[in-house]
Amino acid sequence: MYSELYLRLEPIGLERVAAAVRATGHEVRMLDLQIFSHADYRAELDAFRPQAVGFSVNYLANVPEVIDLAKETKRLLPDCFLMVGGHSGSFIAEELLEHGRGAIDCVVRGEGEVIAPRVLEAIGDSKLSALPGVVTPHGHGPPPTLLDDLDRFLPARDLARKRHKYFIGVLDPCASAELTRGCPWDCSFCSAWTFYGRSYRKASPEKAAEDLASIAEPNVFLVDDVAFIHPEHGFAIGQELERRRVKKQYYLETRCDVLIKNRDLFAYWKKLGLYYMFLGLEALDEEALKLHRKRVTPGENFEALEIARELGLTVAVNIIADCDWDERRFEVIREWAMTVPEIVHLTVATPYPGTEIWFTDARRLATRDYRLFDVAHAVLPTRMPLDKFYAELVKTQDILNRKHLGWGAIPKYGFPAVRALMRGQTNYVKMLWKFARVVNQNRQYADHQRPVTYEMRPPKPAVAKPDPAELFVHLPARLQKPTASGTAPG
Ligand code: B12
Ligand code: SF4
Repeated sequence: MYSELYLRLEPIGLERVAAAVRATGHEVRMLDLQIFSHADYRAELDAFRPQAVGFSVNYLANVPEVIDLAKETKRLLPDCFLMVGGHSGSFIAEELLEHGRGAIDCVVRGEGEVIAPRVLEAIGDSKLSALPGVVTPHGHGPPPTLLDDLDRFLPARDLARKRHKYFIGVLDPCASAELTRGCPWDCSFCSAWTFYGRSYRKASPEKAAEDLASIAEPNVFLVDDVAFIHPEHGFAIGQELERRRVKKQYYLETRCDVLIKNRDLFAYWKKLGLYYMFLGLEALDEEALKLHRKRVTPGENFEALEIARELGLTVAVNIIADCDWDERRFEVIREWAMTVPEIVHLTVATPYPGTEIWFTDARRLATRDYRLFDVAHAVLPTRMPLDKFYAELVKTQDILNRKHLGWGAIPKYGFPAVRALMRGQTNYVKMLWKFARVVNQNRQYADHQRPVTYEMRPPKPAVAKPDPAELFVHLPARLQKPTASGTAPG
């Protein structure tokens, strides 16, 4: 639903894996199924006849689609090797193999750059099951290892076709780039830190600037989990960009306390072209922030909004709606959203595999349909009847629509919209009047009535503290077993 409306962005993780695979001499093609149809995919298989296909499953909601495509691929090309990687896929490797019923040859957990070429090399060899992060029907290797240097394997953006389809709001067209990877915080609802073992790595300022300079699009989405945690890194990249005279507009996502602490850096980036920022507010009250283990106070959240306003940035914020909410709780958010200039998103609290709440939340799932795990649907039992819950949710989300989309967008975004149109870009303008068709209480409710072919494995009984071996994809350094040279790789 998200990508039907607000944005569509290039699969930068897959592009990096593609760059690594290509560096070992393979011919690689990429097809983004956010843009292309399944018929296009079949036509590509027929024309290219690949020896291996890799699916990227960053989003749990895409699991059924990928399993069906894997089965179809195996039917059409029985000798083709099929692997699945990506964020969500990494947390449910065995489950994917089970659903695939022999169609998926292996799941690659964790970062793909180093391991994907080694997987291709090991096709047909029993050592495949012993590679780090690799899970096959015959066994699994040790935990995956982290890429030692983010400067390696810059995204193969040339493989993305129809690049003009990528945009975020008024930043149309928009490419993506990665300056840092990982997050040192540990919010209970998030799987960024469990995926990367709470590590945090930075590209060198020179390489980051070189990559940004190579981008053809005038706008860039920075995919970092939390942008600009270390101010000296942000300043150094900025200086490299100035030296190269790179002028672009940027979107980034960060935390409120990082913005407060590094205000000067954000002001500097505003001069460099920072236009649009996403702040993970998550809640307005202290109690909920503690529950999410956000490690910020409501006071800091509001202070950060003030700073962003002073800097003149367009800001989107997110609030997490709990399935336990009643009408009054939604009303509080609506009242607040009406008074602030920011774009207020509302997502539904979702225990994803890989998050701490997946292990600790004692509430039973109301559904195990992967497609509903997209933070737009309620997967936990709701206090209100489900249809009423969606009515309240959509009524609250509609404030965003009335204030920032449709005719409401023209005073603020009219000029950039015209500029995008003059470049021949229509993604943004087309989305302006689409809200009611996409975000719709009847549609959301009806989604729960669809037949379910693939069901998620239920969570194990709730525990107070999850076992790190089950929680993390990449193990944190302190939990890794020492190797002969003294420390574990990665
Ligand atoms: C950028 C981003 C987005 C972009 C998406 C851009 C795109 N086209 O993919 C936008 C803003 C659109 C977005 C939207 C959403 N996102 Co988002 N997003 C992220 C974020 C911050 C970074 C992803 C990224 O680009 N990382 C950098 C690249 C290099 O890493 P990567 O893609 O993971 O790829 C590496 C590995 O996974 C692996 N790999 C990947 N593919 C493959 C394939 C093969 C074959 C192999 C071998 C390996 C491999 O190798 C890559 C290189 O190391 C992640 C957090 C995170 N750290 O993952 C959340 C995250 C993925 N998003 C999340 C969510 C909830 C959403 C939304 C549902 C809601 C929302 N409001 O945020 C929507 C849904 C979008 C949709 N399309 O359905 C959740 C995932 C939930 C889940 N388990 O399904 C995450 C984990 C954030 C979180 N806080 O928990 N998101
Ligand atoms: S929500 Fe943001 S700050 Fe919290 S762990 Fe995830 S990426 Fe880090």
